[in-house]
Amino acid sequence: MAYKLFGANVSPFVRKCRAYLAEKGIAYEHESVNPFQPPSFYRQISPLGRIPALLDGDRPVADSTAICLYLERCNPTPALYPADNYEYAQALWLEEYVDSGLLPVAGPMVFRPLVLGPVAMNQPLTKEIKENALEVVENQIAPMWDYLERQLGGNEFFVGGQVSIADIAVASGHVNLWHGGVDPDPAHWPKLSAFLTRMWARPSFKALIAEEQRPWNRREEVAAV
Ligand SMILES: N[C@@H](CCC(=O)N[C@@H](CS)C(=O)NCC(=O)O)C(=O)O
Repeated sequence: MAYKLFGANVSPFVRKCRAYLAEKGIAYEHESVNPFQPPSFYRQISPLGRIPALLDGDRPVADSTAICLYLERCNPTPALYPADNYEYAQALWLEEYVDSGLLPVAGPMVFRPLVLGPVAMNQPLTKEIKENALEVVENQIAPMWDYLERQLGGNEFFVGGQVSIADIAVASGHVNLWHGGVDPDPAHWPKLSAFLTRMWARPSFKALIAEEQRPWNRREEVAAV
């Protein structure tokens, strides 16, 4: 069966699936879809209109978590979900922590004002907008970084001693913050910071981040405001 993944490359959920596919070595076609101006056929494969969605031949699968779990069933090796039952649950939980905890804050309250607005919505970045976003980072995202730092501990990967969907989800979600010049300070979160550097250096993420550089990387512009 041929796989086709739909969704704009800057979405953390699309990036999660693409990094997963790259880590698995699964070939697929990618079609960029803007969820706010989707093509007419799109609701047939993504009933909520969200990105990503996958077509396996003519069979649709919506939602990044469902997509990765489905692909894992179809392509069991190399395993990106822990074999141990409890570690499996932990990996799913950490993925959910990013998808439903970090991203609903980081997306609309940090990435949107610092990156999406200026790049795609004709909304210039002002000092006030930047300060508001950084306040959200300090009050709401920093405690999540504390949690992730504790969960990682002294390990290279979050769960099970090898790369898993948990690592992919954490690394993908943070790329959007990085585009806006927001990173966990290595002085406060040394383990998480080093983890992100390691994950983004993997070929799976390196290629995706390079593809996103233009127009999404706004680190210099944000620093200058
Ligand atoms: N739970 C979904 C979330 C996907 C999601 O929220 N995608 C955003 C883009 S990052 C989207 O499509 N937003 C448009 C909308 O909600 O209408 C998943 O994991 O795939």
